[in-house]
Amino acid sequence: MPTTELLSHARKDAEWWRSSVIYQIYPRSFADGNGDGMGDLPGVTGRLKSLADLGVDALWFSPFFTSPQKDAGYDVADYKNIDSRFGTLADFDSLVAKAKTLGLRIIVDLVPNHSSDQHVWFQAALKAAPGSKERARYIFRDGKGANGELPPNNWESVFGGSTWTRITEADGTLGQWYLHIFDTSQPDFNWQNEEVRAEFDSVLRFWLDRGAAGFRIDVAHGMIKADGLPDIIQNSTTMSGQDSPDAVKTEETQEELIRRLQIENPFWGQEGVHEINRRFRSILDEYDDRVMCGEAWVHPLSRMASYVKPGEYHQTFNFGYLETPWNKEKLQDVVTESLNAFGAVGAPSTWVLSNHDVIRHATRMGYDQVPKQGDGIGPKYAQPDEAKGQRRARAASAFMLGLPGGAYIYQGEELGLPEHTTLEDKYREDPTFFRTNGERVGRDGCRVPLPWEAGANESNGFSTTGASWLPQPPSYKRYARSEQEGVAGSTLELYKRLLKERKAFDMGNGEFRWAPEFMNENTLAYINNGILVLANFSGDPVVIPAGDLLVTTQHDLRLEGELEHDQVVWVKL
Ligand code: TEU
Repeated sequence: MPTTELLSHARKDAEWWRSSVIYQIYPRSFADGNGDGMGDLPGVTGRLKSLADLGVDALWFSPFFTSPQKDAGYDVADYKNIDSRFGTLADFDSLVAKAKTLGLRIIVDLVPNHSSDQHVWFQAALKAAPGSKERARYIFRDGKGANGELPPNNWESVFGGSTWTRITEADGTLGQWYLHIFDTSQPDFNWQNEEVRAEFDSVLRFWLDRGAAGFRIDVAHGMIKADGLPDIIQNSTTMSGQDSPDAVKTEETQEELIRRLQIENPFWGQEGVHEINRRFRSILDEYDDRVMCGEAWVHPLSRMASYVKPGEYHQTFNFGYLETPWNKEKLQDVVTESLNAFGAVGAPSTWVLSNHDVIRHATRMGYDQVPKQGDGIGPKYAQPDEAKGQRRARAASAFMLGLPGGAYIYQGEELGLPEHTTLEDKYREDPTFFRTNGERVGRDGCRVPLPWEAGANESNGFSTTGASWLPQPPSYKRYARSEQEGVAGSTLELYKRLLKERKAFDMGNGEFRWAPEFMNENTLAYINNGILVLANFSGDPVVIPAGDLLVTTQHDLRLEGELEHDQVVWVKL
């Protein structure tokens, strides 16, 4: 092989993340190895083969660290250990080793914005005096009012209520307040403090040394708060305190827009986070081919792209894409915008439709008016149209997986799993539910344990005993893996086929262009590395262009050679 070609191969291996498909494992709900109803690492290791067969490249694990589980593990008490519910460090090592034999990389979820209130540092801070070095690792402030009885500012928690909680000092008197953007049990670190930064350097190295392929970084846009902790500007274009997709006013320049959003949202998207991004990145660069993906809910995409500039994140989740409904014009716009925005800084775009925080897309797409992100759906809400959701979700996945860049899959979407939309309140664990007195039911509905073998027991094989920390809805029996494996036209076989062809034609690294010559007013078409991806959004069937039909989302080809509404085909021209 000529040297230049060898070099480009080496670059491609090292930059595997540019085109990868990463599968998100929610450890509580993937597979339970010890029968206690809670998923665990040995459970995952035992089922790894199914993921290799699916054809993904890497697995991102939501947090499995020692944690009181007040926010399902996003409240970490010890960053360098595994929670006994999920296993041990030795189980992690076995997982990494087995995954390696199957060609799968393991990505760890790092939660640097806040710890659990059970973290030794926070416990020490509670016992120490105001102004001490222990308090300086978190964000403690005196309250307002004559006796400090009012919170230091008007910030609202993402989960509802104030971001401030008042503590009782060691001498028994009411004292300072501490900041928590999320639950009371999740105090925010003070990232202006070098000791905090140095501690996280060592946490990153700990997991990289153990063979982690990299990190998904939680709340990447929240670690720095505006100086002086000014009030949020009320009536601003914020959403749960975060930028709303409608925040953009067209007459503003990009700089004006960012500045305005930084003032309106003093704890999101501040300039100082970029310095932290670079610090994390420099640690990853000490290793060979590791990767970090930022979870940054910032809008618009051109602003998000500033997180993947050279020297910062490799990837960020494309939430603009996730929030786009199944709509021809909107999808075309967001794909173009994504490729332009990320391309402008030399980064690949990513694509994602579901995760553990949002309503599963098979359910979202069964609504005309989608309930708000993070709020969830309960038994009292209007219920989705299941058939419509299935049809559109399969089409949306087929549309997404042909795009160039990195794609993310959330466990269970390859089965077409819907959200549990009738979960009884007594099972709920999401702090959102408790902090809003049930007004927002929260995210438990997308976190229900996976069905593996239909009818094996009450949990459809999730655990050996039938125990399951959240009950599955009755429909999960129909969606179980055993009902889909090897069944032509099943969603599982569709995903396998999509991933196989995506790899075979190297579409993750592909040359993309819109293909207007194949479009009409109801369809969208693009060509990536010679493969035509055609989506019909509404109305009449359209003729499938000549070529090899690689993939179709249609269950049966009743209409031989035609593509119905809410269906997608891949054709090799
Ligand atoms: O989510 C961060 C985030 O920005 C939230 O606003 C998210 O959109 C939320 O689910 C909306 O209701 C991350 C994790 O993904 C989430 O599971 C955690 O609860 C949160 O951080 C706190 O660690």
